[in-house]
Amino acid sequence: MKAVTRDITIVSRLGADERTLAFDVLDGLTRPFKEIPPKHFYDTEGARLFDEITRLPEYYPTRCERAILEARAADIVRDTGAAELVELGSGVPTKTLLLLDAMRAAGTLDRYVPFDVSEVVLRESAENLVERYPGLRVVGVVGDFERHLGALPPAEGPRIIAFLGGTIGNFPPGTRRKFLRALRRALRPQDVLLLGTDLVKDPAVLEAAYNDSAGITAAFNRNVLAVINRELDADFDLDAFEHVAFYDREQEWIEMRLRALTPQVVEIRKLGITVHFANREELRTEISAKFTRERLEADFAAAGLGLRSWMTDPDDLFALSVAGPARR
Ligand code: SAH
Ligand code: AVI
Repeated sequence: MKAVTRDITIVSRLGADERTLAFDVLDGLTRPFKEIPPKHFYDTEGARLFDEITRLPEYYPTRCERAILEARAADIVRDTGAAELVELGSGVPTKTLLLLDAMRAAGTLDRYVPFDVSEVVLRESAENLVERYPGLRVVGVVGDFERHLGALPPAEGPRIIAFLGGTIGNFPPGTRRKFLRALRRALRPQDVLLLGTDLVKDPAVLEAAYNDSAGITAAFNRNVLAVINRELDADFDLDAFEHVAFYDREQEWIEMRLRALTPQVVEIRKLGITVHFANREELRTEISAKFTRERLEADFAAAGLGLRSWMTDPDDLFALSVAGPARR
């Protein structure tokens, strides 16, 4: 499906036959250790809650990544001569403005290609951006970046593919490398990957970021149950689950879970299944891997990518990397 208004084209790969929530719920809630992949957080309410998270005092990644971009966006744009910016998991594109401003200042800005599962947020941001940058063409892709990278429009000029916010950390390690290989295939020699990664640090700082005192992360976490209730005609009682987030020091990742406060019996009518939770049984909803430079370089190397630039905030909490096809 394709719709064009003014300088905006939106390509949707999530059609009415989209079965992934149904598949993921059936697969993930009928296992001994229950799990739902984090992409299902982001309905309109989930995207709004995530946006609130980014402004919380405890949630440092967004602030740090913005600080790095404020300092380095002009260098990144100068080094690449980028005319187009592809942004995977674009969400509400606020930090993106720093890159688009730098491209406009360099006189190269031509096209922005946001890619997200969240169609409402993508359409709103496309409208805002064509207002803000006269002459900018926006080609939005509504899809799942794990399955629909092929829907990206062919590059027309030097291209930055940005994957910001540390979202790469939400993939399990094997999937992460597979995804990086797919990104490598999408890059021509003149293109680069701009990747945001949260870094390994004091577990107390990490755990505070995912257990904020205002309870926004808890609401974001429980929202996945509201998505399942609405989309699959289920009857989860959101108040019967508590938010859990902890740092796993061996895996070097944060895990978010929902823990049943009492035994629960949940009907998921569209799937025709009944799911039982024992007292205090947990459902994993997200991992958020934390990186070291060495780990990331190893991941890049395994995917045929080479690190070209490593930029951190002054406290070394977050890193932004520029990577390109490995030079032999
Ligand atoms: N880039 C923004 C938003 C990060 S939140 C920032 O740095 O603040 C993660 C975003 O990725 C959300 O907008 C969510 O809808 C999107 N997302 C998560 N999984 C996705 C998937 N599999 N395919 C496409 N988009 C996805
Ligand atoms: C989008 N992603 C990088 C966020 C993270 O930190 O892993 C999602 C999030 N989960 C809880 N808080 C924020």
